[in-house]
Amino acid sequence: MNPIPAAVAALLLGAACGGKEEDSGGKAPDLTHISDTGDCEGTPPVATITGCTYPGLQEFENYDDPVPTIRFAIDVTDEDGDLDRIEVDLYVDAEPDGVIDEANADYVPGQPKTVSGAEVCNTPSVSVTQTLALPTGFVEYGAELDWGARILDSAGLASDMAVITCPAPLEDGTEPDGASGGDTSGDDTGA
Ligand SMILES: [Ca+2]
Ligand SMILES: [Ca+2]
Repeated sequence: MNPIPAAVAALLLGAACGGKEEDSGGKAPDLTHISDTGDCEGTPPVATITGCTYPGLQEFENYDDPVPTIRFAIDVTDEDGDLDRIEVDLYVDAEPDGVIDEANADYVPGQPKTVSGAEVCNTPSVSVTQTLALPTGFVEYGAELDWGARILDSAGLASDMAVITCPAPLEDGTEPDGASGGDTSGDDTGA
Protein backbone atom coordinates (compact mmCIF):
# COMPACT_ATOMS: atom_id res chain seq x y z
CA MET A 1 0.00 0.00 0.00
CA ASN A 2 1.24 3.47 -0.83
CA PRO A 3 1.33 5.37 2.48
CA ILE A 4 0.89 8.71 0.74
CA PRO A 5 -2.80 9.14 -0.13
CA ALA A 6 -3.90 11.25 -3.06
CA ALA A 7 -5.25 13.80 -0.60
CA VAL A 8 -1.73 14.68 0.53
CA ALA A 9 -0.55 15.38 -2.99
CA ALA A 10 -3.61 17.52 -3.57
CA LEU A 11 -2.95 19.53 -0.42
CA LEU A 12 0.65 20.11 -1.45
CA LEU A 13 -0.43 21.36 -4.83
CA GLY A 14 -2.97 23.60 -3.14
CA ALA A 15 -0.31 25.07 -0.91
CA ALA A 16 2.01 25.67 -3.84
CA CYS A 17 -0.50 27.74 -5.77
CA GLY A 18 -2.33 29.20 -2.78
CA GLY A 19 -0.89 32.67 -3.32
CA LYS A 20 -2.93 33.22 -6.44
CA GLU A 21 -6.30 32.93 -4.82
CA GLU A 22 -6.14 35.52 -2.06
CA ASP A 23 -3.17 37.80 -2.20
CA SER A 24 -4.76 40.26 0.15
CA GLY A 25 -5.01 38.23 3.33
CA GLY A 26 -1.66 36.52 3.75
CA LYS A 27 -3.45 34.16 6.08
CA ALA A 28 -1.89 31.11 7.65
CA PRO A 29 -3.06 27.76 6.29
CA ASP A 30 -6.25 26.46 7.86
CA LEU A 31 -4.67 23.71 9.92
CA THR A 32 -7.87 22.87 11.76
CA HIS A 33 -9.54 21.99 8.53
CA ILE A 34 -6.58 19.91 7.37
CA SER A 35 -6.51 18.03 10.66
CA ASP A 36 -10.00 16.73 10.02
CA THR A 37 -8.58 14.44 7.39
CA GLY A 38 -5.82 13.16 9.67
CA ASP A 39 -3.17 15.23 7.93
CA CYS A 40 -1.48 18.19 9.57
CA GLU A 41 1.10 19.48 7.14
CA GLY A 42 1.34 23.17 6.40
CA THR A 43 4.59 24.65 7.70
CA PRO A 44 8.20 23.64 6.90
CA PRO A 45 10.55 22.51 9.67
CA VAL A 46 13.20 24.75 11.22
CA ALA A 47 16.53 22.98 11.82
CA THR A 48 19.72 23.72 13.76
CA ILE A 49 22.87 21.58 13.83
CA THR A 50 23.97 21.81 17.46
CA GLY A 51 27.23 19.89 17.29
CA CYS A 52 29.62 17.47 15.60
CA THR A 53 31.06 14.38 17.26
CA TYR A 54 33.42 11.68 16.07
CA PRO A 55 32.18 8.13 16.63
CA GLY A 56 35.29 6.66 14.99
CA LEU A 57 35.57 3.91 12.40
CA GLN A 58 32.20 2.26 11.71
CA GLU A 59 31.04 -0.67 9.60
CA PHE A 60 28.62 -0.02 6.74
CA GLU A 61 27.01 -2.45 4.31
CA ASN A 62 28.33 -0.54 1.30
CA TYR A 63 31.99 -0.71 2.34
CA ASP A 64 34.27 -3.67 2.94
CA ASP A 65 36.32 -1.96 5.62
CA PRO A 66 35.24 0.29 8.50
CA VAL A 67 35.23 3.96 7.46
CA PRO A 68 35.69 7.23 9.39
CA THR A 69 32.47 8.91 10.44
CA ILE A 70 31.14 12.22 11.69
CA ARG A 71 27.92 12.54 13.67
CA PHE A 72 25.66 15.58 13.77
CA ALA A 73 23.24 16.49 16.53
CA ILE A 74 20.27 18.25 14.98
CA ASP A 75 17.36 20.02 16.69
CA VAL A 76 14.21 20.39 14.62
CA THR A 77 10.96 22.23 15.29
CA ASP A 78 7.81 22.51 13.19
CA GLU A 79 4.69 24.47 14.08
CA ASP A 80 2.33 21.99 12.47
CA GLY A 81 3.67 19.07 14.49
CA ASP A 82 4.33 16.67 11.63
CA LEU A 83 7.85 15.61 12.58
CA ASP A 84 6.78 12.04 13.32
CA ARG A 85 8.43 11.05 10.05
CA ILE A 86 11.43 13.01 8.75
CA GLU A 87 14.22 12.85 6.22
CA VAL A 88 17.69 14.31 6.84
CA ASP A 89 19.54 15.38 3.71
CA LEU A 90 23.21 16.28 4.25
CA TYR A 91 25.60 18.54 2.36
CA VAL A 92 29.38 18.93 2.53
CA ASP A 93 31.13 22.07 1.30
CA ALA A 94 34.94 22.23 1.21
CA GLU A 95 35.03 26.03 1.69
CA PRO A 96 34.56 26.58 5.45
CA ASP A 97 32.87 29.98 5.49
CA GLY A 98 29.70 29.04 7.35
CA VAL A 99 27.57 28.88 4.20
CA ILE A 100 26.73 25.89 2.00
CA ASP A 101 27.39 26.67 -1.64
CA GLU A 102 24.90 24.19 -3.09
CA ALA A 103 26.34 24.44 -6.60
CA ASN A 104 29.67 23.08 -5.34
CA ALA A 105 28.64 21.00 -2.33
CA ASP A 106 28.34 17.24 -2.14
CA TYR A 107 24.79 16.12 -1.49
CA VAL A 108 23.95 13.02 0.54
CA PRO A 109 20.21 12.37 0.36
CA GLY A 110 18.59 10.69 3.33
CA GLN A 111 15.66 8.30 3.65
CA PRO A 112 12.34 9.16 5.29
CA LYS A 113 12.36 7.60 8.75
CA THR A 114 9.74 7.32 11.43
CA VAL A 115 10.86 9.00 14.65
CA SER A 116 10.54 6.37 17.34
CA GLY A 117 7.77 7.09 19.80
CA ALA A 118 6.58 10.16 17.89
CA GLU A 119 2.85 10.84 17.57
CA VAL A 120 1.40 11.67 14.17
CA CYS A 121 0.51 15.39 13.96
CA ASN A 122 1.66 15.91 17.55
CA THR A 123 5.44 16.09 17.20
CA PRO A 124 6.44 19.77 17.06
CA SER A 125 10.08 19.18 18.01
CA VAL A 126 12.62 16.39 17.80
CA SER A 127 16.34 16.03 18.46
CA VAL A 128 18.08 13.57 16.18
CA THR A 129 21.60 12.44 15.43
CA GLN A 130 22.74 11.59 11.94
CA THR A 131 25.98 9.75 11.26
CA LEU A 132 27.72 10.23 7.93
CA ALA A 133 30.20 7.74 6.49
CA LEU A 134 33.31 9.37 4.99
CA PRO A 135 34.99 6.81 2.72
CA THR A 136 38.40 7.56 1.20
CA GLY A 137 38.28 10.35 -1.34
CA PHE A 138 34.96 11.83 -0.23
CA VAL A 139 36.41 14.62 1.93
CA GLU A 140 39.88 15.69 3.02
CA TYR A 141 40.45 14.03 6.38
CA GLY A 142 41.20 16.52 9.15
CA ALA A 143 40.16 19.55 7.06
CA GLU A 144 37.80 22.22 8.33
CA LEU A 145 34.58 21.95 6.30
CA ASP A 146 31.03 23.29 6.17
CA TRP A 147 28.37 20.65 6.83
CA GLY A 148 24.75 21.32 5.97
CA ALA A 149 21.46 19.64 6.79
CA ARG A 150 18.04 20.11 5.33
CA ILE A 151 15.15 18.39 7.10
CA LEU A 152 11.97 17.25 5.35
CA ASP A 153 8.83 16.78 7.43
CA SER A 154 6.27 14.01 6.93
CA ALA A 155 4.69 15.99 4.08
CA GLY A 156 8.04 16.51 2.37
CA LEU A 157 8.29 20.22 3.19
CA ALA A 158 11.97 21.17 3.51
CA SER A 159 13.65 23.35 6.12
CA ASP A 160 16.13 26.07 5.28
CA MET A 161 19.73 24.86 5.25
CA ALA A 162 21.23 24.40 8.70
CA VAL A 163 25.02 24.77 8.69
CA ILE A 164 27.88 23.97 11.04
CA THR A 165 31.63 24.27 10.46
CA CYS A 166 33.62 21.36 11.88
CA PRO A 167 36.78 19.47 10.93
CA ALA A 168 36.44 16.13 9.23
CA PRO A 169 37.77 13.24 11.29
CA LEU A 170 41.27 11.94 10.71
CA GLU A 171 41.79 8.87 8.56
CA ASP A 172 41.70 6.66 11.66
CA GLY A 173 38.32 8.10 12.59
CA THR A 174 39.51 10.21 15.51
CA GLU A 175 38.81 13.88 16.12
CA PRO A 176 41.64 16.11 14.87
CA ASP A 177 43.83 17.70 17.55
CA GLY A 178 43.09 21.32 18.29
CA ALA A 179 39.79 21.13 16.50
CA SER A 180 38.31 24.59 16.43
CA GLY A 181 34.85 23.09 16.59
CA GLY A 182 35.55 22.09 20.19
CA ASP A 183 32.62 23.83 21.79
CA THR A 184 32.90 22.65 25.37
CA SER A 185 35.84 22.14 27.69
CA GLY A 186 37.72 19.85 25.37
CA ASP A 187 36.36 16.61 26.72
CA ASP A 188 38.19 13.63 25.35
CA THR A 189 36.16 11.16 23.38
CA GLY A 190 39.07 8.85 22.73
CA ALA A 191 37.47 5.45 23.16
CA1 LIG B 1 5.44 20.62 8.84
CA1 LIG C 1 31.01 27.11 2.46
